[in-house]
Amino acid sequence: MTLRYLTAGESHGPGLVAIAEGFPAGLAVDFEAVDRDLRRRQKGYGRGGRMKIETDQAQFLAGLRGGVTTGAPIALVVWNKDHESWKDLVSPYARGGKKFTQVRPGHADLAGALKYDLDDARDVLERASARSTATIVALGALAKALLGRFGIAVSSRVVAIGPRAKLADAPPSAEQRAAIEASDLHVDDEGLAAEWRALIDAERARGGSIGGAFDVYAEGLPIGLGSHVHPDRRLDARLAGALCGIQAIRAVEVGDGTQVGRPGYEFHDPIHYDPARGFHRPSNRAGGLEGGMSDGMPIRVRAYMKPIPTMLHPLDTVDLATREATQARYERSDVCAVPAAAIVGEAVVAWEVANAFLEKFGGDAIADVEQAVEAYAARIR
Ligand code: EPS
Repeated sequence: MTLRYLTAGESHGPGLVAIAEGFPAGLAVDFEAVDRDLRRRQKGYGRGGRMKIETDQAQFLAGLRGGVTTGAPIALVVWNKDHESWKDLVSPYARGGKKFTQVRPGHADLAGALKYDLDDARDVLERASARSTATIVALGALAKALLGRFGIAVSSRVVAIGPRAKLADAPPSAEQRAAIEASDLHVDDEGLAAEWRALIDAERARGGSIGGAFDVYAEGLPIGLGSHVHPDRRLDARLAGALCGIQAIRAVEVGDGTQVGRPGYEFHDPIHYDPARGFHRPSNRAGGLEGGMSDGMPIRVRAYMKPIPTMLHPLDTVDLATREATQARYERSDVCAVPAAAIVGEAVVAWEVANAFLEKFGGDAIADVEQAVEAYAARIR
């Protein structure tokens, strides 16, 4: 892998850290753009009380000088403001609070506690929490900085809260993007947003939760990122894996991938060529991905998020300590986090595309990457 990262951090611990390696030297990083994505991830109708406590910002510790990458590993931290209220409970230096033994169905609690021989599921849930996606979004913003340098843009749109809605499949126009950004449900359709708010309100009223789906788009890719030669080099597989790696994502669709009832004539995209545009397609049913590689059309991948399993009227479970039947413990949570997940989706898609981009064009310096990109563009014309 060309780009790689590690993150660490608990939801209510002191903070979340990330180290990334593989960015070429000479890339300018707009710190405000990183923090803007962190703010976008915190938004969304249906979030719980925690988002009123946090104002996420990335503090960079290494790998940049004066806002420009040096080629050295990049280190950053996002502090947890809420830690102040938890410092005697969750910290490398303190362990407190009542043990969390009424493990919650749908979460990592049970399998994590058994696997790691832990008698307090808090040791699992603190790390399993989607709080860690703050660092993923900061890393994604770095990937977006690289991609933006080469004219590749990543965006997203929520396409369902509860049942699937009918929305455009194409990447949003500039005007639609502005509407999406202004929307508390990350959608360019206020009528739909009003319906979705009502669904979220109804679930909140009964202590429940609701899931949904979002699309992520990446535009401006050259043909040929990824590869057909091995499963672990296929860009579609890597995108699907990265999206499924986000908490609560249960399914991923590439382009019109689930429309397998359509006959072949209506499933694929013909190939056209003209000297001005090069190879291109009149349709994009493949979602920009063919044979494990980018085909030059916008990438479109859809991720499905389950309803958050924490519910006020809890499901039946078994107490980890006594093995007796009980009810799952309730822990403060969100009712709906699909709009936030869409921003995380952008981050992981940006990361995978940036990685595939550097595999094809990589060099230690931005100037090397530029040369490789230009040479390839000239060759495939
Ligand atoms: C989460 C539970 C909630 C969410 C959290 C994810 O946190 P808390 O337990 O502190 O109320 O708000 O998401 C975030 C903190 C975040 O930054 O997205 C969970 O259990 O996954």
